Amino acid sequence: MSVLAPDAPRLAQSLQHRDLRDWIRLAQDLGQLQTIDGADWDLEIGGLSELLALEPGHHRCLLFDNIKGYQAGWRVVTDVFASKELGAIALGLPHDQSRSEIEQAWRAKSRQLKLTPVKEVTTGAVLENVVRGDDIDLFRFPTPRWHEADTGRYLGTGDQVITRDPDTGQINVGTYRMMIQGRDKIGLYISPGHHGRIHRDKYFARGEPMPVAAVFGAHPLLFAASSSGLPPSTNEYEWAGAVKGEPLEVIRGPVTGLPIPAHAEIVVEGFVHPERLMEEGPFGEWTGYYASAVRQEPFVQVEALYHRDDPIILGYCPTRPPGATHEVARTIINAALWDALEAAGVPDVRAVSMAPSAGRGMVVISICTRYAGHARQAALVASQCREAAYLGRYIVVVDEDIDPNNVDEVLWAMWTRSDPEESLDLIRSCWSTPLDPRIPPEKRARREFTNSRLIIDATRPFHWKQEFPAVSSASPELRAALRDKWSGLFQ
Ligand SMILES: Cc1cc2nc3c(=O)[nH]c(=O)nc-3n(C[C@H](O)[C@H](O)[C@H](O)COP(=O)(O)O)c2cc1C
Ligand SMILES: [Mn+2]
Repeated sequence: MSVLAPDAPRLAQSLQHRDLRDWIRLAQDLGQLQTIDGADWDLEIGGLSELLALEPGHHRCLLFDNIKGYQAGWRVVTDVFASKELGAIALGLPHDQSRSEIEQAWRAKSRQLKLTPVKEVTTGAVLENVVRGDDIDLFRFPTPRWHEADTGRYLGTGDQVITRDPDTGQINVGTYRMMIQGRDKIGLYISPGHHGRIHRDKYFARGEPMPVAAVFGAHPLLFAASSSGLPPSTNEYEWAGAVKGEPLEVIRGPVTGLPIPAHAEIVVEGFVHPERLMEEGPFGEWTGYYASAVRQEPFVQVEALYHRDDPIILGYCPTRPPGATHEVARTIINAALWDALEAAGVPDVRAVSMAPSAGRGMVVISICTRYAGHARQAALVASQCREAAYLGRYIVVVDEDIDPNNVDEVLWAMWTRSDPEESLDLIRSCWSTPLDPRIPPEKRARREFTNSRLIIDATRPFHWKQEFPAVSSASPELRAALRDKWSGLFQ
């Protein structure tokens, strides 16, 4: 079913949209915006974002206004990447094509990207309201409590946390959760290995506070950049500028000197001090669990707050399956995994998928096997390359006739082409995270956040591939011919 408005192609080609408000207008023009009036910040915004994202055929960006207890116009937007069309538009790609076509178009575009340095400007809409000192009150925003057992309200879910590497000066922009802990205090949870965490550890090792700026409501392209696992050397601002084809406009933050988007909705600046801790969590995470309990974590002491008139929070509510409302991350991560396999010299990859129903937990690679050992090589590279390594679990390799996005086909291949005694391999002590629900309590107590990987080779064994029983269901050619001749049966 198409819900696109007639002028959608024109809109999609245009990357003129530069802020969150332009994006909301664009979703509306596409017929993919739903405005919801009168929802409660307490559980209703989170619950509706989750439920509507999973309604078959819904795929709309949600804009909550007149939030209970808050003035009209102070809004929350969620599900910004709920459809493949919105995902494609964010990446500046034609949106009227299939997911795998979008992925191929992105692979081609991403190879040409030239990181585009930011353009520094002296003012922007984000400075419409400047609040400092005792006047700062983070509770003025209609921040949702997303899930029933969350104790706090997370202003930062689809946020951008900006930090600078104290050694190299490199800027990083990452999406890390931020729970309001006081009028001018906000938690910052960063998993080990993530770039903001590496920066923090470096500042703390010197006994210095880390300067931080955090954005709650930017153009969704920036959210895509900050949450899709770009390589450590990539400045996410410069990547977003490259995708957009023009530099992002930033203002130098008066308190920290960090670059902040000139057209953002809400920004805070402050410092994370070593040895100052507050209770953080729990938060219902992208894995679908409360994996880590309340813990003492460093937080941001907010020294300045900037916001637009009638500010809009960009929020993100985790879904099950994970990523149902993050079509961009799906495209970027799948394409990056494919590129990583090729860069490692694995030939004849036909398709890859972080299986949609399992998030990163099941990576499926379809290859045309050319030599003995080819399937293991693909699996081992995939298991450790940056794109798939974080909290991975199962790596399945299938033949070229299996669509990795079709879980039923993948399971059929596993059942019929693999043999548990011969086809499995286990790798221990790999990169995981405290958010992994399967890390046992005793390991958690030792802060040993690793897990194992299982490789499942579900390709036909290479040395007797030619003798493997032939597939009996209709061939792709016969299927196409039947669909064509009997098209009336397939409406
Ligand atoms: C909605 C959303 C919330 C996220 N929350 C966190 C978080 O709280 N902490 C964290 O370390 N990573 C979180 N992530 C994952 C990181 O944003 C992601 O891995 C990102 O690429 C990290 O950037 P970095 O590689 O520059 O550190 C989240 C991702 C998404 C999509
Ligand atoms: Mn980064």
